[in-house]
Amino acid sequence: MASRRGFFKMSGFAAGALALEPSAVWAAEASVAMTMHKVHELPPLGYAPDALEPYIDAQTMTIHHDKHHRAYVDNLVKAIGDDPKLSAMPVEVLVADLGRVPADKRQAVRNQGGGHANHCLFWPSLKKNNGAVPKGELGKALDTSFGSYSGFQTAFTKAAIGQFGSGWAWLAMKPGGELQVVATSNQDTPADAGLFRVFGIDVWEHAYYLKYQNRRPEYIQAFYNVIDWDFVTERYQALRKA
Ligand code: MN3
Repeated sequence: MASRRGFFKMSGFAAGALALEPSAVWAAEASVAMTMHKVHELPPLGYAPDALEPYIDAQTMTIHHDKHHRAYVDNLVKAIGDDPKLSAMPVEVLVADLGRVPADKRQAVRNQGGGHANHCLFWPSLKKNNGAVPKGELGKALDTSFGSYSGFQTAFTKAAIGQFGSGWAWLAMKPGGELQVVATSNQDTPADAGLFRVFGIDVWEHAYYLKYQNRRPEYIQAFYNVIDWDFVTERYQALRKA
């Protein structure tokens, strides 16, 4: 698993310090069930494509959801074929243990299933927040881990800008609730490092290129206006109990 080793190296983790296997992380995420969908279904966006204007434009949202996310779902279905067991598994369960998948399909399921799972979390994490900042349990946890909300933003922006090529930056949770910012390549997830996805920013060019072209930092700055802190806080609290 070259990409997994790469993840540890890029993120500066010591593998020995990590407590949870990826399968255990996925099982807990699946039990939270806030983003669960059957593997063969594209979930609805849940709001109008122009709902995040001017920060993320309607055309980007439409193409991103209707074309890119749909392609992950379609290609996942293609990869698992007509295997009834794999077809019936929620995507979080499917990607948790690729050993169940025939060897020649594993990379495709990792990529397409990861893409499906990551976008299933992405859409409901977004809502225009009118400058709101996280409060309550999540706000306190951000203060503990990053000093302040602004300290979190600095770390998150740095990770999102620094992700070379396609990938994601994440607010991730360690077992026990401590927060950490990490970046992953392609459609990999923090589960590979034993961390839970709280929410992430998609920094593939398809997420921002129509409006921001090569100006990824501007997209990241705008993104802080469309994080749905109510959803994210609820997810953080649910993950802590999972
Ligand atoms: Mn995407």
